[in-house]
Amino acid sequence: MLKESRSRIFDSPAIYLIVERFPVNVSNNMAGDKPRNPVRIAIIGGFLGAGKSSMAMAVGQYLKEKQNALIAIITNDQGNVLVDTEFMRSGGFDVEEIRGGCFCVNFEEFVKNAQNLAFTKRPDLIIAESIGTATNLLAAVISPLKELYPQDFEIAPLFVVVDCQAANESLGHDENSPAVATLIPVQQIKEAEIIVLSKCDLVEKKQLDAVIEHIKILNPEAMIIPYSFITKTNVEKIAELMISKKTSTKKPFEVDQKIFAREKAMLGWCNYSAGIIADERVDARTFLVEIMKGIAEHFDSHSLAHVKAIIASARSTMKLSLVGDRLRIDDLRGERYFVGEGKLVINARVCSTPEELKQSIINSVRNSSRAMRVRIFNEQEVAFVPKPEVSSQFLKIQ
Ligand SMILES: Nc1nc2c(ncn2[C@@H]2O[C@H](COP(=O)(O)OP(=O)(O)OP(=O)(O)O)[C@@H](O)[C@H]2O)c(=O)[nH]1
Ligand SMILES: [Mg+2]
Repeated sequence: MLKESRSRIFDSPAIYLIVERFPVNVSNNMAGDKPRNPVRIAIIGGFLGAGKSSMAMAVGQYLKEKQNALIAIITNDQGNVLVDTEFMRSGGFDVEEIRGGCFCVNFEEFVKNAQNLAFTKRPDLIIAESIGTATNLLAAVISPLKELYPQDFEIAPLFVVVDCQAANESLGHDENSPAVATLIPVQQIKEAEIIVLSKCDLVEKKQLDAVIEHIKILNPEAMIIPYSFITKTNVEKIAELMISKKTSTKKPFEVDQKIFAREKAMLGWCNYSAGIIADERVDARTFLVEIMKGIAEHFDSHSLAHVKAIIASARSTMKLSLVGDRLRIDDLRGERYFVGEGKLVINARVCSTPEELKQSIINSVRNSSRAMRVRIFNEQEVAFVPKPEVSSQFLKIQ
């Protein structure tokens, strides 16, 4: 039965939480028994390409190895096939995905998937990575979870990952290198309870200190942790915080989400997938690099928020990621060479029209496939501008 409940969760008396679409207790409908203790969820926000997935992977692996903890992951994006999901699954994690845009506009699905993981797998921790353009996680996800499902979930403080190499641009400090977005990253920092400064292996201490100073002005209360996926700096600290008993306490604050609409609308998104067949041995790395180069050549590097591509075949998985002008091989499992059948998935978020982005991906894949004698079949692509992220649960009542 659907129930209506209303409770005041903001400081502002004008804002109420309206819950009318969601069953207050859907747990009974789920497969498996209800867990006795709430399952812990850590939500990770942060801009496109900041390092959320790599951090979830690093933390998950650390907790698995050091504490024998069972970690489940929720990925979140818009579109049909998600590179992050393939990446996490290849890392051996149980993964659920929310594919229709931000958690905040798909709260019902988010809760359903989180409950599914909680009740069937009984993990020690669910790490939920939000879409990189999310600007409303405290109000639209964390607060309703705390308010409505305290018996099901224990909510960790909101983690936000900030790319400290890109921070000068994304915080609006570098006029010569215009960032893809500035309002969105600043809002994400303001929302955070714990800020993880990623890619600190790529910057000098002086730049790191300057970024920390700036972040402290935007959000004096947040804990700030410099981190590197490459050197594993502070992975242990982040992992211990994620699995600790520390819970989210920050009150949401009111922000008109419309102010982010222009930055969101400037980004074209394209998700591409295809089957691939190689009759002879093909170097997966060269194939992916060629595809990425073809896409990168089409755009200014500042426009490339994040392009990620993965090849998965029976004997290997390889993932490459392009953020700005930085191309990295993120993952190689199994053999570098593949023969026979496999799958290619590309997710691209670029300052471009969706149509131009889609065409550049199709051209690049077809050119690289021809050059490397890889046959492609069942090509599918969707290109779009991300949905506006307006919470479906919150209404303003005057
Ligand atoms: N040098 C360096 N690279 C990093 C670090 N963390 C992440 N990266 C790289 O940055 C790129 C993007 O990382 P992801 O973890 O996919 O970023 P994301 O935030 O999940 O991206 P979206 O899901 O698209 O929003 C990848 O090539 C990562 O290897 C880091 O600490 N140091
Ligand atoms: Mg990701």
